[in-house]
Amino acid sequence: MTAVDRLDGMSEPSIFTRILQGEIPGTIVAETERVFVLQDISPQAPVHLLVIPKTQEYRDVVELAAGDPSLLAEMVQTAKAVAEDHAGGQFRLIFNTGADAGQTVFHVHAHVLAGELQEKSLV
Ligand code: DGP
Repeated sequence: MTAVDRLDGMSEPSIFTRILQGEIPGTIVAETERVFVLQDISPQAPVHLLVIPKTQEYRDVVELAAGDPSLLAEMVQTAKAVAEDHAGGQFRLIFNTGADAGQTVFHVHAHVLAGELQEKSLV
């Protein structure tokens, strides 16, 4: 069983899992064994990428930090790598955590933003 297959048995594949599996279109710009990087469909800055674990078992960064801190560290390192490839290496890293904080996809992901943000937007 691959990480992609290791879905939470209680839930449907997330939109990100469906993109990773090629079921719906998306632009994946980088990938490691455990993480992939997707161009955000609605960019809020010149560079707006999403760093996403291939497993969807963690809903948000709090669950991920408790359950698999090394995967969280890999996400941060991947964010740094793509920020170097797509921008000057400096970036904002945002984890919306909870619906009231703007989280809409409950498959943990980090927003990597570089360049000037859209007015008033912090994703
Ligand atoms: P959040 O609000 O933090 O849960 O961020 C979810 C992000 O996912 C949001 O910025 C838009 C992006 N997104 C949602 N659906 C799709 C999709 O189908 N394709 C891509 N590339 N991004 C998506």
